[in-house]
Amino acid sequence: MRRAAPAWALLAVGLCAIGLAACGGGGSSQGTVSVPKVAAARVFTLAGFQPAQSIVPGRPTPVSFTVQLPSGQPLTQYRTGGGPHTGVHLIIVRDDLAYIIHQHPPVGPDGVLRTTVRFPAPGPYRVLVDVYPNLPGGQPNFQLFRSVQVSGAYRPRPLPAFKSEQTIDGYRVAMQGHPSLHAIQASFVDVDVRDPQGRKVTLEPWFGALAHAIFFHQGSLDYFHTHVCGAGATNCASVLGAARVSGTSTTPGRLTLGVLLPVAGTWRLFLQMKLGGRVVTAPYTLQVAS
Ligand SMILES: [Cu+2]
Repeated sequence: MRRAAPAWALLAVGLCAIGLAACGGGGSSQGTVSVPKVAAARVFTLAGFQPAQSIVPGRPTPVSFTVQLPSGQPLTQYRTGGGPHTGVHLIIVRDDLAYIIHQHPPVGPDGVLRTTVRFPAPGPYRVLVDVYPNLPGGQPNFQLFRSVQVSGAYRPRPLPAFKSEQTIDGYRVAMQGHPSLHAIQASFVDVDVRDPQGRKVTLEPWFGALAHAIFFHQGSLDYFHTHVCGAGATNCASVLGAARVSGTSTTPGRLTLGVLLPVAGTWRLFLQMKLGGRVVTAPYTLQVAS
């Protein structure tokens, strides 16, 4: 158990945040630098994103795009192998963080990624593509964004207060204590998970980790992502600056989540695990002090 580790260097979790240069790509940036006025930077972009028009809620909607290299060519080489930090993650949240969709679309010929998404309700959504390219000497991953509008009357919901215990699809997910969190300080939070019969669950790996913790900052929609790693899991830790953090689960029914967030404020955590053959999402509202 890494809980008692005093230094970030001892923490082993996978984190990737927006706004931190170490993770690369997009998002808000901290601080200001003055740069000479030169031609526009050659950057990765989302190309050919569909649907380009307004979306109907509740209806299966084809979504497709390519990741365009700075050269203008489509990215076709994505990192593969064990661990959660591979391929491409498509994460979609409504701007009020009431809903999350998390998919892993396959890479088709010519680098086109296609999937089908059902947007649950009207409103503005942030589409985040977390890209793990297989490029020599390149950055490990970066994020690209798109905003889409789902038609109908948008009634934003205020985030509910922190609630330690929740029942989702019959599973009881209970965060132990009310975590006291500070920006850029690693914390560990214990979470107990029991099945509908009250038994402690044994987590099965899903996308290279026992659990995925996806964090979005209210308002800015800054993004962060850590994992609970199985024993001997490879390529599972996340990096924030010089820090590496990972969570563990050494006892059935108990997982220890590594939390390391880049900025203060209100964050929504979506804790995702595969239970009984399907993905269960437990949402938490977390206050992070400076
Ligand atoms: Cu993940």
